[in-house]
Amino acid sequence: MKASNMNILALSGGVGGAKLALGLAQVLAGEQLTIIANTADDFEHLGLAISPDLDTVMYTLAGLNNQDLGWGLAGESWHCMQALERLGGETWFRLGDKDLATHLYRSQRLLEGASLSEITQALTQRLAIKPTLLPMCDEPVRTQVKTAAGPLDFQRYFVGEQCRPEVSGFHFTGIEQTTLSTQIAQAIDGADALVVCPSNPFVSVAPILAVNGLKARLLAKPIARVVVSPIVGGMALKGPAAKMMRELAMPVTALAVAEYYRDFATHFVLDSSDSGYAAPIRELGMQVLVTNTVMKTLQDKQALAEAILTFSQQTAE
Ligand code: FO1
Repeated sequence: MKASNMNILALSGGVGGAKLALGLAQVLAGEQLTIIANTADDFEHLGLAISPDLDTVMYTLAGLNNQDLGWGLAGESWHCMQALERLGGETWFRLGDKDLATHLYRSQRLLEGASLSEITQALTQRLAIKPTLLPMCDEPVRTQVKTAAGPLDFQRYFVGEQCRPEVSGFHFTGIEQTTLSTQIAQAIDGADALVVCPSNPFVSVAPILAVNGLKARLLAKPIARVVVSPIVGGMALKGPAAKMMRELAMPVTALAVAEYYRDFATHFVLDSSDSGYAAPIRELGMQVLVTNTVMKTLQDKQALAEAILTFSQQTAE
C-alpha cells in the first residue's frame, strides 16, 4: 500500500499531540485520518463543560490555536475573566472570551442530551476540520493525581498547583463505566496503522487506552502501533511528563518510554539526539525510527508525519 493511501488512527493529548495531528492532517486526505483525544482532563468549571485536549486538537486543526499559550484561541481577549475577578469569582482557570463560546455551546448541548461525540462532530464541521476528531468516550472520566497531600483533580494539579506536588500515581474516575463508541470501533476496524502522538504517557495516552474495550480491539488487529516518544534528550517536549517519570522512579529517557509501552507498541520513534537508545529499544522487539521529532515549524510537523507513515509499513527483516 502506498503510504499516502493509508487510513491512520491517532491518539492525542493536548499541545504536543496536536502538533503531530496537524502534520498528519497535512499529508493525508480528511477521510484517511481519525484522531481520538483524551477527555480525562475534562472538568466542569463555572457551570461549563471544559474539554481541554479536544479543544486544543480542534483549534490546532482549524488553524485557530493560541501558539503563545499552547491552549485556547489565537487573538483572545479576557474581558469576562476581568469582570469575574471584580465580582470575586473563580479565575484560577482562565477562559478567554472567544473560547467561552465553545464551552457554552458544548454545555448547552450536553444539557439537551447530545453526546460529547455528537457535539464534537458539530463543532469540527462548523470549523471546517476535515479529519474526524473523536472524544475517547462519551462517559465522563476524570483524572485524579495521587500526591503526598492526597488526591487532586487534574486541573487543580496542572493549572491550580502548576504541577508542583510530587505524584505517586493516577486514578481515572469513571473509567469502569466507559463503553467503546461505535465511531471508535469503526475507526479501529478501518485503520491501517495506529499513531500514538508524543503526548504524556500517564495522563494523556493511558486514559484513552483504559477505555473499556479500546486497547483490546487495537491489539486484536495486525497493524503497526507506532509510539512517538514525548521525551527528547531527557526532557519532555511539553508539560510534566519528565517530572512525573522522575517522581515515579523511572529514568527520564526515551528507552524508559519504550519499556513502558513494551506490551503495546510495535514501532517506536525517537529523536536523533537520543539515537543511542535505538539498539536497546530494538532489543525490546520494536522497529525503531530515529528522526527529528521536535516540531517547531509546519514543515517539521509534515516531515515527521510523512516519515511515520513510511515507517509504519516497515516490518521485521
Ligand atoms: N492551562 C493553563 O495553564 N492555565 C489556564 O488558565 C488554562 C485554561 C484553559 C482553558 C481552556 C482550555 O481548553 C485549556 C486551558 N488550559 C489552561 C490548558 C489545559 O488545561 C491543559 O494544558 C491540559 O489539560 C493539559 O493537556
